[in-house]
Amino acid sequence: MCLFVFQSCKNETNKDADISNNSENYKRPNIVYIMADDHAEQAISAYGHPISQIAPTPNIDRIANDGALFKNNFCTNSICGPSRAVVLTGKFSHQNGFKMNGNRFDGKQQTFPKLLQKAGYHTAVIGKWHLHGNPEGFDYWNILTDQGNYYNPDFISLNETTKLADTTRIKGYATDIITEEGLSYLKRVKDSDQPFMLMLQHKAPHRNWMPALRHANKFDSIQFPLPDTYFTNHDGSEASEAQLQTIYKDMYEGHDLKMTTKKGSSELAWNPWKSDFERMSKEQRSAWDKAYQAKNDAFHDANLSGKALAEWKGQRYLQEYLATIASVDEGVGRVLDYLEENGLAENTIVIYTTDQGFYLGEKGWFDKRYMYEESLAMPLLVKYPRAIKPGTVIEDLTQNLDFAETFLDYAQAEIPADMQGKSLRPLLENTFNDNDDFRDAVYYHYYDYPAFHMVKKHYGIRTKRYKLMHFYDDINSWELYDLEEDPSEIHNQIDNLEYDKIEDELRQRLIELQKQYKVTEEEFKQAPKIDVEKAYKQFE
Ligand code: SGN
Ligand code: CA
Repeated sequence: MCLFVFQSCKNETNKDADISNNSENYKRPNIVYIMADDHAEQAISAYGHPISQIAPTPNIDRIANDGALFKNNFCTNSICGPSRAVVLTGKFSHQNGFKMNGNRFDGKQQTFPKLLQKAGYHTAVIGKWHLHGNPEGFDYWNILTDQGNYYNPDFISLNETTKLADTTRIKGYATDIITEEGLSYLKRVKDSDQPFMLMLQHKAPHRNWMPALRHANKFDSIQFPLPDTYFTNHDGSEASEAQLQTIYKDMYEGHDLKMTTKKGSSELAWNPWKSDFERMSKEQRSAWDKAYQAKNDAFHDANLSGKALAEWKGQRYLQEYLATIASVDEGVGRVLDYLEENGLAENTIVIYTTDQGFYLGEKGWFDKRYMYEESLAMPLLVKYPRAIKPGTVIEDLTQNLDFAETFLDYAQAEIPADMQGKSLRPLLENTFNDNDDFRDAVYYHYYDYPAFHMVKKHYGIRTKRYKLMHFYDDINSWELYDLEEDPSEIHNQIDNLEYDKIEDELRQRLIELQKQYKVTEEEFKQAPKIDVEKAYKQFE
């Protein structure tokens, strides 16, 4: 279904005739794909959640205002590397081989950048890559090492003379450096006849949420509304009890929350990964300490404990997380301005997304991984003035699995039969028949266990209204939620007889989807018990 906020849908599809693939005048669009890391929908003001109305993202919102906002876009596996591999290949994790963060992406396989290159596009990737191994299919690349760091990050790029990968530390703040790099790339290609595709991929707002110095005090005086479920668990969910991602239990007070050991000191409390702070220059560190001193001293004076302390931590987390987004939003604004000022906006598709959803205190949590709504939902905003009407809102079920085919479709390149998604173009251009379902259900599978945050392996199905999940491996438990009656997924209905018929239908559809996507039983076999105690010690 396609809704326009300001105008009616009728007969208002495409502005120009020449955007049809069959038209001789079709001019292939450039693509600027901006991807943040862990940017929750709750923190993008276009999505309307309460937190984001206090910390708005006006520039990211420009993309939705001028184009389309997807309300039900989901990832297939809520974790960084795997999500990126799905985007590149248009295939589920079990097909592209990259199931969890520690894996190495097989760069020899088919990806959409390679296919675009073949179709005559100039391709580039700048920023977070996190697939281990150098990018293939890109004419230009300059990527962060591994997870990347906020201050003075290391980048890997190809040395044109030696043809070897060089690592260079660039002084400054990662988000700003990535934006600058993106703008330099646009300057280089803007006058070329060749269409281009740029993937501009930020580190922010990934853990450990270090804001730019200019934003270090941005939200100091703001009280954010903590989610209603801040102290509530999923009722009847064995699988959600085992996690290590509760803000007030599992966050590191120094590394994550920037708390100090005592009043008057700038020495950080628990900070096991020192490199994020130690890599700062003296000037950066002293400006940082100056910005945090008063607020940290006020915390020591308040002498909080129990619930009040847990709430304080939630506030500090939101302040830090949202302050890192401020620089992402500024960067998006600069890119959009550049495209407009240089006559590129009309024929460039701009996408804003992230690798998966994220918890901002719902159930008391941070991080992602689960198939529950907060981490399953993946923001998606797309603008393309030649084809997408401003203010388009798309409610259909879509996935990161669909991105590759969408880009190939717009580039008039052939879409390989083994890709597993669907082009989003009919939704974007409102040519999809509203009486049909674009997709009746999405399939999901998370594998990364035991690992950070100890979220158990699980797979499942989500329809517009219901969700059925199976947590397996060293657990064997099913969960069923009615998202209409219980949007926060507090009540697991798996043992409620009233839901028996729905459960049967969901199980049936789940099996069909697994068949369609070539999932074998090998994929979700029960494993021998792991040494749980050892695993918890490793990841606490
Ligand atoms: C790091 C984070 C984790 C996070 C993983 C995966 N810890 O290990 O909190 O879940 O990355 O994130 S940190 O303190 O080192 O940042 S992902 O985005 O790469 O999937
Ligand atoms: Ca991520």
